[in-house]
Amino acid sequence: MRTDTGQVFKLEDYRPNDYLIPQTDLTFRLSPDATRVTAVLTIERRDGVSVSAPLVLDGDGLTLKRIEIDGKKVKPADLLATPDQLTILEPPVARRFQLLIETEVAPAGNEALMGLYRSSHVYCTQCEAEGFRRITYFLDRPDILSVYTVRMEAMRDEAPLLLSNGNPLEKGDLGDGWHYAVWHDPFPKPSYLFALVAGNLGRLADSFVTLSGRTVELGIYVEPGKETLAGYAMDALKRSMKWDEEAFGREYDLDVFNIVAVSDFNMGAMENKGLNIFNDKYVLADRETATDADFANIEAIIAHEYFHNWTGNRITCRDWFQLCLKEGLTVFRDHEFSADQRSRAVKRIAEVRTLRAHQFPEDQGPLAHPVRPRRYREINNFYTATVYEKGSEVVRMIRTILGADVFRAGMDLYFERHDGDAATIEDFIKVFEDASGRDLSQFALWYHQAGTPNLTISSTHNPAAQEFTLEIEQSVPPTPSESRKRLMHIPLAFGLIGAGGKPVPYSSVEGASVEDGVIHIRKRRHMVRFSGVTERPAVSLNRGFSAPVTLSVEQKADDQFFLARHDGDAFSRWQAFNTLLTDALISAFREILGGKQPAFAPRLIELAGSIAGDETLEPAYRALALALPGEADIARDIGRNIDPDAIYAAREALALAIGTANRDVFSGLYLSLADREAFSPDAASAGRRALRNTLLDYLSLQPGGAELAAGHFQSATNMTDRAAALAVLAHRHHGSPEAVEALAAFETTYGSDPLIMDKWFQIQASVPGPQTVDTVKALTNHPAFSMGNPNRVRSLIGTFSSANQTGFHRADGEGYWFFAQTVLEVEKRNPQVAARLATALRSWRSLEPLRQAKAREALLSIAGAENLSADLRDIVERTLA
Ligand code: 0A1
Ligand code: ZN
Repeated sequence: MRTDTGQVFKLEDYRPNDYLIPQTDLTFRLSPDATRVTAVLTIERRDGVSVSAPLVLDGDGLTLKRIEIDGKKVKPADLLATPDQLTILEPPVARRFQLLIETEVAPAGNEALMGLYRSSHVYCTQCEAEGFRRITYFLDRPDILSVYTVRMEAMRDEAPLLLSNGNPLEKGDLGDGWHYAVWHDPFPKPSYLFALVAGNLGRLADSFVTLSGRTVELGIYVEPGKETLAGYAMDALKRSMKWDEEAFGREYDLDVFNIVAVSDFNMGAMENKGLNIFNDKYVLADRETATDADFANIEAIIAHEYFHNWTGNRITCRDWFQLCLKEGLTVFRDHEFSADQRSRAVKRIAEVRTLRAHQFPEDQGPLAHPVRPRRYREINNFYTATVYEKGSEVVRMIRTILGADVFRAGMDLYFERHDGDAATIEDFIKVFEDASGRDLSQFALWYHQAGTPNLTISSTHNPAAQEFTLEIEQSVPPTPSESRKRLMHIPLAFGLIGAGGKPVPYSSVEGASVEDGVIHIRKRRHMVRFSGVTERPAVSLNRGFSAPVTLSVEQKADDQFFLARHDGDAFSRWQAFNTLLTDALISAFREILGGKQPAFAPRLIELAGSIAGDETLEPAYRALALALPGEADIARDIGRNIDPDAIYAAREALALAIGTANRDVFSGLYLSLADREAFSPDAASAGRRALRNTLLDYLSLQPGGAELAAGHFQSATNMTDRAAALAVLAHRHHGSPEAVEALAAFETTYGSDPLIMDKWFQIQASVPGPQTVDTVKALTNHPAFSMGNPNRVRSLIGTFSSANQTGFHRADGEGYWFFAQTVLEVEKRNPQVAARLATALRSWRSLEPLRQAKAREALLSIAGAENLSADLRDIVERTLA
């Protein structure tokens, strides 16, 4: 484990290394406890660099076994070798030389899951961000691009399959039960994209013919016997390949494209060149094992990793500060893909919900950082919602500002100009400036400045002058180490809506530049005057969520109701209803704190009923509209002095009020949505299931609700319905015979399938109430649970700490104590997973004072532990700062 050295990496310190590594030849002799790695590196001194410049290579916990330069042993006096660094004090005078390094690593004991490790007896690697240095000494930084040839030797019984990046070159027998294979990747790549897989795996094979007529062999490798479960992933892969050709003109470039699913993985998946490695959760699916949400995630992540082949691999990052160059852009691409494959409106709403749930709290708390950070202590902690999701929103805004055609021209220029480069955000912005002739320097602040901008907006209509005015003021809140902010360029899409939902015409506008329904906010204050406006319009703001900002709008409730029924922009219509629900929940929260029984406006309750039954709306959309804002969403909107129990009570009261008043409509609809056709994971079928399951949640609070949910559980013909019913029983009818029986039945049926048991852990970890901490503690001893497996840890501990507001924030602090101990236990094996878990307490300052004090104590107890990893120390210290 890398303990903290306190070193801070700074963007302004970037400089190219003195040396390059144009060629890397690796030989692995694989064995669980002592794998020999022989690296033959062609090293080249850069032009103009002094011959006396030492060569300093990165390592991480390595054991050096042999070192030679141009075939001759290096004398101990000519080098400095520690586990974490190798320095050749006086490299040869020749500009190019060959350095041979032999190291020994122990994949079986590698529980951090970085570098070379074993997952269920399969050898695999994870090198992003800095895992390659756990395999051999190297210039382990993304601007060192090298052509790799990889030879793997293994016992045939143990590892009949040997895969690496690029194309297969040769394979053969070595005698004594050993065999070998050689792979060659012709595309120069950074070390973080290196990958190797060796083991016994089953293969689902297919092929794809590219735009220019080349045939690519596709393989998805999974645990033997599970090949058919990879069918959906394969279909998603082929659709992704086709889409990237059509939407971005990007064709695949190798003869083979392989995906391997492993069961121990720190993240979702990894885009290694030609050999993507996936968390098996994002590959394996059929109707019996996966929910509709799982299918959608698989489609999105398969696409994401595939799209990285151009945005990430062909054009990579100059340094890790530029992470959003590949991640934000690739998320934008996968969002667009899913929008094209599914419903654009539904997808957009789901994206915004995710952004608000994960990125907004990050941006508004102690871990806030710019999309392109300037400082880091541990780069692993910057794979964040800000870099990924806000990074994607920034790319989306570029498209909004330039229009789809100019945006595409800019992207074409990016691929043309930077193919083969390790590029920067400045390079990225420049292609759009060059393609459009516009100055994007103020816009670029979205990359450089942290914090969620807020727009305060009010409107007036002067009928006599036929003038409608929007007064808009921007502010960007201070964030850690950035107290003063500059004014941003915010593209705010809007609509003026009149009777019957028709757009209200205007003759001219002044006070801001307004193009194609977008107000370009650049100054602190704009008075935007629309002339020729005869009737007072309702204003639809931030249509399609054109900018990732918060709005403080003085809007009459009547207008909000009007927009919730009539806004022609599906996102904004959803938003209007969601805002009404949020406002009602916040009022109810205050009433509950004041000891009162909350009351809700009848017209809100009726509107819920009419949305549910509105056949002009897609079922998936209706399901999203009816899903009440989550407890954490409500807490975020309240902002401070949070009492999670009162928020929970407010939410329950609203669910009960909506369900009671609309019982007949909901019941009728629930019955009419029952599955009649054979199962299909397509978006329309999934939408019907989503609506039916949302209705079940409401109906379960009505008399006979437990029986209804139990019937739903028993008659379910797919995992979506089964898991939804189980969650309803466990959450709404905790401890009831129906809930107990369903949990037991689920365990009996799926006890031996870890990915399905994750759902069982998740459902129990999110049961509201003070007792859940004890359930979670007990479940850590369940035979299906393991502290060493990231999926298990995230399902049980992660769900409890980040998705159970009343359980985790139990008033006596027990949730926090259990959490602190568990984070430290996880850290011993896997610092990266522990650090990510620890972010669950990032909003501790918004809690009410008693909980705040207890949360702080728990954080301090983590900070006070000895030998903390760099990963965890970084998160905990920033959280407490
Ligand atoms: N680049 C991957 C995400 C990823 C990052 C780090 C990892 O290990 C520490 C693994 C995967 C992606 O965006 O999909
Ligand atoms: Zn990515």
